[in-house]
Amino acid sequence: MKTAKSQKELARARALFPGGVNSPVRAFRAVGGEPLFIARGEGAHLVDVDGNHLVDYVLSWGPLLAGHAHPEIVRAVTDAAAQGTSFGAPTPRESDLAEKVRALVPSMKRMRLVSSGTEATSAALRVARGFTGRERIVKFEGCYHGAADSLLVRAGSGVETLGLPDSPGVPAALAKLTTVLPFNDVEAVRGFFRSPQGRETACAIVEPVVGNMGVLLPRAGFLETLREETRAADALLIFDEVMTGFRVARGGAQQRYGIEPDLTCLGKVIGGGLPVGAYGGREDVLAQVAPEGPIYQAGTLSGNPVAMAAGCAMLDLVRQRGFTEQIEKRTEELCGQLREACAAAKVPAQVNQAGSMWTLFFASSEVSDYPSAKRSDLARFAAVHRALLERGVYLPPSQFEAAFLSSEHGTEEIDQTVVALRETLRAA
Ligand code: KE4
Repeated sequence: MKTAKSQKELARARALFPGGVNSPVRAFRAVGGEPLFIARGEGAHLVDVDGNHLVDYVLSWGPLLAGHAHPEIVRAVTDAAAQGTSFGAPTPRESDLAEKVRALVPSMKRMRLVSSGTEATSAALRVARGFTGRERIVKFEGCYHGAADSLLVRAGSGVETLGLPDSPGVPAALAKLTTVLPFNDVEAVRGFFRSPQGRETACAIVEPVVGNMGVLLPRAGFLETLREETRAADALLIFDEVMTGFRVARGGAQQRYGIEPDLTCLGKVIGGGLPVGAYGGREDVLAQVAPEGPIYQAGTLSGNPVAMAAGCAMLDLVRQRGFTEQIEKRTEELCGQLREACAAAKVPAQVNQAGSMWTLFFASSEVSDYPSAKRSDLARFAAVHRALLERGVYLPPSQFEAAFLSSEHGTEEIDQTVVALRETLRAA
């Protein structure tokens, strides 16, 4: 494929940004090769600066549930921008979005809007610490919750991709307050929360369906045990649904698995491709947030009117009958055909799927936790990623990332993807 213009843009960007990117995972470090610079998006496709058309399974790392440049979202953004891009004062649009969120995620009885998933999770941690008066937090090995200090401890996504064990710059004194438990390990959860340290813990934060080790599903009983044990220890349960929200089900993983967390963090889809995050949940907890309560959190562009318009248009689509179900059905079709292609080529593979997020692992047994994800064949994933890219299929450039579908991915995109994989595995 032609990449001369991307290479020229990369040289220019490297003089300006670390690695030539504004977020590490975009650098293709885990799969080799160099990132493509994008000119525009069209539905299920990206078009890069060299004119290559690609079936896009990254979808901006999840936000684009309706694909690129959906006309209803573009119109909403255009109309809102024409009335002013930011006021730093409350607007009805913030309440419009929050009411749509609450209708889909009823556990979020009150909330605060912010501008990213990282802001949402770091604020939720501070609220949990302030509400409980405790300092320890629990996260799970391989889960990624954004680039907040307390959470960059044995995290997934880019931290795992780049092999950054515990990022330099995170104060040891802070990292010491983060306990990391194995994901899907019921005994470890029970043992910890029944110990004295468990009784001193402010919260547990979890990706209820993990996206940042690749997609991993919760084993039966894991989330239920986490809910019971945190409640018994008077610790808050925080569901980080930045990735799973509106994707794993219309109401997120909490709807799919029937678990009510104390706090939920949202991002990605909630903004329809513009910068929006949110944290929210129990009324007694949110009442502690400034200016109503003493726990401080703020943001210049929180509730930005243009981003609100994009989020409202996105959630109006999510609420349409059959919208999320259709995307999930297409994802099931794709994953089934990928499994068949690997079996036909006698290549050991696991395809994990939840709603419209999925991951292809080259592994001969179930991938259900951090060690098994790490044991998958990373070299084969990198080779397949490069080969699929050559055939116009754009997967996330890391084994430890989730792939996504949108409402715009149809049988044509699925057929192109499956043919590309079959050809790739035959050629290997
Ligand atoms: P942001 O600050 O990137 O909006 O959200 C952080 C975050 C929080 N929680 C979960 C479960 C997440 O997946 C994320 C961000 N996801 C990564 C990809 N796995 C975003 C891509 C990137 O870092 O560039």
